[in-house]
Amino acid sequence: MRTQVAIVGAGPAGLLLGRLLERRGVDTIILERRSREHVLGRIRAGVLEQGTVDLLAAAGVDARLHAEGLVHEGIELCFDGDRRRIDFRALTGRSVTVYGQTEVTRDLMEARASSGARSIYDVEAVSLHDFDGERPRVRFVRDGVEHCVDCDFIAGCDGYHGVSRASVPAGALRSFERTYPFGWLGVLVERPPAAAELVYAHHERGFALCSMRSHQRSRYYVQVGAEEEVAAWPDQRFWDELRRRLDPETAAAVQTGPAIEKSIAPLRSFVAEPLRFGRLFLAGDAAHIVPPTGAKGLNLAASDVGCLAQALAEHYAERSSAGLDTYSDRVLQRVWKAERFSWWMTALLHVFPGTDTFGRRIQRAEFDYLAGSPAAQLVLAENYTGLPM
Ligand code: FAS
Ligand code: PHB
Repeated sequence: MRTQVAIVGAGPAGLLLGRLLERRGVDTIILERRSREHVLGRIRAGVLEQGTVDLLAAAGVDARLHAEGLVHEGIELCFDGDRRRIDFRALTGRSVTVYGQTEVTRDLMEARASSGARSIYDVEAVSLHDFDGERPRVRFVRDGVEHCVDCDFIAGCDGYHGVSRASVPAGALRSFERTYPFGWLGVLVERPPAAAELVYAHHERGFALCSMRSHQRSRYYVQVGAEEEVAAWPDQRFWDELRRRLDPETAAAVQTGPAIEKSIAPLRSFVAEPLRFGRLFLAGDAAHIVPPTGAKGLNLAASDVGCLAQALAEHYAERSSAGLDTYSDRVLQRVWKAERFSWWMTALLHVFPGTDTFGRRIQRAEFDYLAGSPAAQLVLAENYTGLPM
């Protein structure tokens, strides 16, 4: 097989990159180790920055997003029962859109399928070759048959556990990491949300988040220990714990029901540097991970591939390598600012085992300062709604 850009991974990064390149006349093949159904079955992010919405529009997949997405002009922070709304519209003139990652992925998959662009699911034994030369290749096995994709470039969009970053020679890549001693237990329920906007809550028992997917479907999270198992959390235990951590008004508004999805996501901060190795480029979770507290993971993946698609299109259209040569530095600039914000939101809202009474007073003071300072609220608002691409 031959293509211009071989994309490893059919998550949001790989699918959006494929779509943006297709719109610029660049041929791609996407290789995905799971089935379409498995990829669509993952419940992950829920909040899109305006920049991500704009990229999905450029990809021609924003119709359902505009029809079904919920535009939110603020969020609520709740600290030991005290609530404070952060008004994005008043502070920044911007908003965010609540639209599940699953729906973004579905829209991208359907657009790619209807265009006839090549996607190969359920592949095995993907390996990357000769990306330090002029003729990179990607090998894989499907149904027991070995295949090889000859290409000009490889885009590693295969997430944190993917093969792309692992294919970079040792010593050519530096990584920076912080793991957190807790995870998020998430529940999806077919019930109206507890509040009109997202509520991020800090409580001495731990963090909780009230989010949503639509006016009929809600997404809730509680902080749990890093070693916790989903099996230890029957629905009723989850609902009881969630309500304990919320202010009385929000707790009373939570409508419980059978969990239609329940999973625990580990929290980590991670960045790989650089993001280019010859003709291999890393994007999305293959390149970086943020704790979901800042709702940045999916949005960073989108901004990465928006930058990479532009650079690759310039290479083919104008024979210019300027975008490719600066891709890593430009993307990392924005990635590290999102890492900072996600780390800050996580530090503000979670209970860290071993934090002493001084540390807890500092968390309270951070919230009180935020609640009383329009300048501090502006900092949160401009980061949450998305720094410039
Ligand atoms: P993805 O991981 O989504 O996609 C990578 C794809 O590559 C996958 O489909 C995988 O099957 C495939 N792949 C892996 N190895 C391969 C190989 N060797 N060959 C071929 N294909 C391969 N972000 C938020 O903003 N809010 C959240 O609440 C949130 N919750 C999350 C929960 C979990 C459990 C995880 C893991 C992430 C969560 N995220 C959240 C972050 C998430 O939304 C990511 O930022 C987003 O999926 C990034 O998209 P991709 O970079 O495409 O990576
Ligand atoms: C979600 O709805 O899944 C969600 C929203 C905001 C976050 C994380 C997850 O910060």
